Amino acid sequence: MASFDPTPADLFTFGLWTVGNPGRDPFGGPTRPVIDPCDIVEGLAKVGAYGVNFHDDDLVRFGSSAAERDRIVRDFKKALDDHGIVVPMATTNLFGQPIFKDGAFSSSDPRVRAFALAKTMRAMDMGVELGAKTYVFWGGREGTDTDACRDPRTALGWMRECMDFLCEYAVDQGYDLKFALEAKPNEPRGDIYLATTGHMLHFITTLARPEMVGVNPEVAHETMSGLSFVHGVAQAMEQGKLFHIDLNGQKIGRYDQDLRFGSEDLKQAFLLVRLLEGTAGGERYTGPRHFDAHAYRTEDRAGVWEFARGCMRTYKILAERARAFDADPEVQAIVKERKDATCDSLLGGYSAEKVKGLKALELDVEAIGVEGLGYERLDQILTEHLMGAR
Ligand code: GLT
Ligand code: MN
Ligand code: MN
Repeated sequence: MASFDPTPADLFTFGLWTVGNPGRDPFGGPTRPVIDPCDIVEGLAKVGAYGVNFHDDDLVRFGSSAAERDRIVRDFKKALDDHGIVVPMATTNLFGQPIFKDGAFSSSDPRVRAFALAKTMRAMDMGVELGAKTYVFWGGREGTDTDACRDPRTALGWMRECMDFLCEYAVDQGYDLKFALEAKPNEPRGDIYLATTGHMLHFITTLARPEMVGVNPEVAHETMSGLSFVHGVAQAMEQGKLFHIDLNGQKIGRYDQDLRFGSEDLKQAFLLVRLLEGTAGGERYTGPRHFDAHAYRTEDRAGVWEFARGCMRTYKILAERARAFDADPEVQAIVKERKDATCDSLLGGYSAEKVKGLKALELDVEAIGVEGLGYERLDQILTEHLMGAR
């Protein structure tokens, strides 16, 4: 049996805020002590992770002096070197401080938008200094509790203005950095602008430098509103826009649970890993596999590392299951591409001749309508692979 123990070659990453989560929720305080970022790096190396990501404030407490910042960055760099951990992604906390209570880039107050830009540029500087190649934007509070407060079109305009500004800043500094936009439908606010990966993909096309910007979809965020995460990710991949991914577990219709990867809806997790690994033949996703999740509030430190191992092992087991599924001759027979010489010649690019051909086409519509497609069998085979019975 293959080893499912994670290694850095698997490109598994965690945020400082994930394994470092002290178990706070809206109804109760922390259940675990805060751990020093350097100790997190050491712990991640021990469990076989590849990298660590962070918000500016996760690493350098908000309000720290320049000297403190430099010391923290120096120590963190040393921990990264000592333990062979890299920083593939960084991001900005634009939601924690009271100044962001009405959003950051979409705030109606120009002082808040200016502060958000300055904070982000400083955070980008720090991320790049530590090696980040992807910069994530999760618009934590970019939304509303009441839409009476502003025209959403104005807010979108301000968000575009800020993204364009930051792209120029990255280019101006000569940073080798791509941006990845992360959607979430609601929470912490009632309605967040650009609620899904699909909204984000369109918004990107309206930016001044669309080639620099892609998406960072998160399992929990699409699943919360009952959408197919696999479809959202596939759309991003098909457009070459899957710049990063946040993996976790989530039940439909709940608050943002950020559970251990694969702990809910194993079948969707399987289909996601199958898509990312390209076992059905499509292009494979080659970026980091980031677990944006945290351990149950019931756990101590040992439970947190158990949680981290679980995320990675489940991913690897699902990848192995997906390979077995797609190599199964019975599966291949059901999903193989159908051919029809006449129809194939009439599909694809437009021509006047094809119009004629299509309109003249005589098909046995009734017979096609009653053909069985075998998807019940296919899905049962999937289930049996997933349960290890095949
Ligand atoms: C926060 C959020 C995540 C985002 C992080 C990046 S912060 O935990 O719920 O989904 O990816 O800002
Ligand atoms: Mn996320
Ligand atoms: Mn989440």
